[in-house]
Amino acid sequence: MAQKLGLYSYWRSSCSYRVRIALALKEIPYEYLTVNLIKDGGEQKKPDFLKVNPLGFIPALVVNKDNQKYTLFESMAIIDYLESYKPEPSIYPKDPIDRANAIAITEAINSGIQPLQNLFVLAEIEKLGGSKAEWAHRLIDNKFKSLESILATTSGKYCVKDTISIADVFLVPQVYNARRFNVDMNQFPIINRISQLLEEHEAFKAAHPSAQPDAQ
Ligand SMILES: N[C@@H](CCC(=O)N[C@@H](CS)C(=O)NCC(=O)O)C(=O)O
Repeated sequence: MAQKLGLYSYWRSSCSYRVRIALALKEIPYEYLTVNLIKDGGEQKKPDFLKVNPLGFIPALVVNKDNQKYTLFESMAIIDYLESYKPEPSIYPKDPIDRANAIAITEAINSGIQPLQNLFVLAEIEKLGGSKAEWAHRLIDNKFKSLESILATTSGKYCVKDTISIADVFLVPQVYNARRFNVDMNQFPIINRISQLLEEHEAFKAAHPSAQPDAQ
């Protein structure tokens, strides 16, 4: 196993929240490296951070291996790395169909919801004269309707049957965002039930925005 990991994170960043959940589930210690997404127009856009991740996004994971320093970015890639770094408990279902379903739900959130309500997108909506709160609310509300139908066929106790998977790791931070944008979660009984159950889990509690050192 490599030396201690470092995570560039911000308490309210849902993509960082995903990685924090995976780290907590796998009980991997790490150093918390704050990147304030709001202060002075956002530390993620400053030259120092662009050397870490040229995309100007968090999370980024610093790994020291064989006296070399590597920086990984994109939460999917980071979580995939963590799965190899510490395979147990696995968050990828063994059964191929369950695994495909878990990745599909993950991708629906990762590609189909979060990027459309990312900070820089909301800033552009505002510049074009739109309401960023209304945009995010309508978008999540609409996409959660589809997600609810998918979960009706895949879920058990959690998103895919009865074992916590990568789909749950991505769901909970997106529900956090949904609440921030005042989406009425009572419309989505399955998403609501699963996320409430997961929020009681110690690893999910440890990863929650309010539990982070930079929480305001
Ligand atoms: N697809 C990337 C996206 C990362 C991302 O969108 N990060 C957001 C925070 S959740 C960010 O850094 N936003 C900064 C900005 O929009 O300026 C991932 O999954 O890691």
